[in-house]
Amino acid sequence: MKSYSYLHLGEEVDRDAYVVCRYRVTTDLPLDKAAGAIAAEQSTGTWTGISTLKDDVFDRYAGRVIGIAGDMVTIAYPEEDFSIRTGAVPQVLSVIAGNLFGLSALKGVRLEDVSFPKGIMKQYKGPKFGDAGMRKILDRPEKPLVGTIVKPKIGLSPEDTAKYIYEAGSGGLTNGKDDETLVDQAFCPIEDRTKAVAEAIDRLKEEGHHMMHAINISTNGQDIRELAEDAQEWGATELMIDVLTCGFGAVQAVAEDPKIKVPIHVHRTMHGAMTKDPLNGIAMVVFAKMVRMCGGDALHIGTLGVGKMEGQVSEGELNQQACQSGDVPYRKVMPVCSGGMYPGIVPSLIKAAGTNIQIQAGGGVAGHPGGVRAGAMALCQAVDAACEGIALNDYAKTHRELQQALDQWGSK
Ligand code: CAP
Ligand code: MG
Repeated sequence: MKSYSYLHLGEEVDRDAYVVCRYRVTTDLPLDKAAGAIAAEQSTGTWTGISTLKDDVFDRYAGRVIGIAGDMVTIAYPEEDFSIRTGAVPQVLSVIAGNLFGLSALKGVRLEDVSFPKGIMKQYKGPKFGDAGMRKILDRPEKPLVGTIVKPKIGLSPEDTAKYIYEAGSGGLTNGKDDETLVDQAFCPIEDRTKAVAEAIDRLKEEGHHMMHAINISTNGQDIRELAEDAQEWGATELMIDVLTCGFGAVQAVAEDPKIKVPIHVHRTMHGAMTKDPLNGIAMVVFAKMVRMCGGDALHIGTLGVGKMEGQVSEGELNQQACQSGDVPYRKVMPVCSGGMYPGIVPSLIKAAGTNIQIQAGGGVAGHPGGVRAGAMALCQAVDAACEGIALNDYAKTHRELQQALDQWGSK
């Protein structure tokens, strides 16, 4: 049986003809053998030579190992290996992040990055609104968007949720959102919640304040578009999808639905199972690139090391670049920094991430001793102070809510 080599070390490939992936590989095998095994498994090979593989098929469709440096392996997959309109992200992931994770010869493998050729990228539409579109709706051109997650995660009624959002908006917040575990439980039916929150947001608008609230429509594939359209009909100003539990196809289906005319907030619950281990799994930047292709308008990217969730500064920066880079033919995604945020860490976050972000606090708003409105005011005051370059302690001398927040949680 003819044996084929997948190694093309040092070869330059045309980035417009290949999907190029970088993997961090931990193995007892020589790295070129391990890399060859990945390229084979993910394209034209398997564990043994096969009589059905012919030269023309191998030459045209085989993955090519084009680089090995330290524990990093670069593999280029021909564009023709991908099935983009029918197949889409599920098929792409099956190639670049599929069986390879189960190969027993590998102790660990982490997909660190991916780049797509133009021919694939142009088959995706990207966000309908993106950061600029959201800023326009909210009439907030420059400062960070300031948001909250309604807390407790579960248990509030539609009326309590609407009251929370009205208070948060009255305190100056621009964004509200459901938490990732709330969809349509009996204590808070989605139709009633959406209508009640829409009324609160209309009231705020009459009072001169623009706010949007993302209703969590995460559900089965066959239902999500209908639920998105219904939620919009009930008055939703933004929709939220848990992308890893629903699938990228869910974001794409809702974003490409011509009837949907509100932004999509993308939550990444469950990502830690794949992103947290530095030697195994999939880096968040890969997911961020795919969320942007599929049309998410805002995406959780972590807090660049300042909040409660795991996440290296460097990883957060890569996520931010994936949302914002000008190298892809899509609108820019609003990066959402969430998880353990409170007023005292806003300056560190803005220092690390800049001002084109959505800063979002659940406990850091609802946990304020003066209540939700005061919590919202304190968060906005911290953002205003940081944007004006004023130390929080100084700003707090004339802003009572911020002072109370600093007394409660300190600063970092
Ligand atoms: C934040 C949050 C978000 C996390 C998710 C939570 O609440 O609502 O889901 O931000 O993490 O439930 O933890 P707090 P990430 O503000 O009360 O911490 O953004 O990293 O995906
Ligand atoms: Mg949450």
